[in-house]
Amino acid sequence: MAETYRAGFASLAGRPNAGKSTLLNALVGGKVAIVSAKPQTTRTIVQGVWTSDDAQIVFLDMPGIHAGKGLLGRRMMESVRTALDGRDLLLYVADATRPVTREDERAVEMVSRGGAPLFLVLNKIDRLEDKRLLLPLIERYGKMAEFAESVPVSAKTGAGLKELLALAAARMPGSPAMFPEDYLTDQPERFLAAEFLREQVLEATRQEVPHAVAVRIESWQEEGRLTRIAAVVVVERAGQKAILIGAKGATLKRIATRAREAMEEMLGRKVFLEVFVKVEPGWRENPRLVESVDWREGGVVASDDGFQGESETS
Ligand SMILES: Nc1nc2c(ncn2[C@@H]2O[C@H](COP(=O)(O)OP(=O)(O)OP(=O)(O)O)[C@@H](O)[C@H]2O)c(=O)[nH]1
Ligand SMILES: [Mg+2]
Repeated sequence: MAETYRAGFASLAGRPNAGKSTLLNALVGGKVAIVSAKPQTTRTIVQGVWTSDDAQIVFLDMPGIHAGKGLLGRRMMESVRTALDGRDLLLYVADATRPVTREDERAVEMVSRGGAPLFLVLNKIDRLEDKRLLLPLIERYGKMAEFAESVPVSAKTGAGLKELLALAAARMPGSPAMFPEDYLTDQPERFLAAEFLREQVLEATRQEVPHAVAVRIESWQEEGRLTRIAAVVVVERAGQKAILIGAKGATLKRIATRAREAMEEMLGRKVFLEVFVKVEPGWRENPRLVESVDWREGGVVASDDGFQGESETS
């Protein structure tokens, strides 16, 4: 054990789809955040804790920085501001395979106002054929804000992560560890189960469906070696429900099977999962339902206002 233990908070900020959640999972070595190829996957602050012999870093993943339209969008940007505020280190995660846009500039500006030391993390370098392209990118970002370090990484292959962790740990204040050694996240199992289901919905659908989806756990019962879970996938329109269910229920069946497998892996138990689909027009503008997207606001476990819909059991 080193003489001074270091511990603190580091936030992962960036544009939607930059790979922040993939990076969080890779850094902490566990699935604490869901990931998808669709932008605006993450909707709340997601905590993941990394612990070594001489430091502990509480990473905070957050929604990608975007214009934040509508009630849900504004709520997502609120959680971005919370995650940026008063942290020990901010990591701006950028997709190194994409050209820099005006939106990146706006996002960097917002993150650099956070006041903490700022790192530039250039992600997805596994897809960068010519590594010489990194230098002009670093220069370009360097004109937008003062980055204390620039670290190329691949959240997918793990390249650069050791270096990033060492540099980040050195920026943490002297402090005892805040959490036990094996602690990974503060998210309740029920929320993670709902998120695993949403991840499969995102994977299986396209266009407007991913953004229109919310997942609620309706019931959760332990029965011997089995956990019996009933979940509702909320969409905004009947057409979206039809897409989710698919011909003869095949799409929903596939979604439910994969989500159940992820839940079983997390819980280390057999899971019996029932998934219902419910149409709630305009839920993204309904304050109660938008709040319920975040487990900290008492979300995920539904109120008892009932539901009807197709049942799909896997
Ligand atoms: N090739 C490659 N793909 C990556 C890497 N990191 C993330 N991805 C992919 O990029 C996409 C977006 O990843 P996410 O981790 O969901 O991105 P995010 O920044 O959390 O996105 P939001 O939550 O929407 O803000 C997914 O398809 C990932 O598999 C990487 O290092 N290399
Ligand atoms: Mg994310």
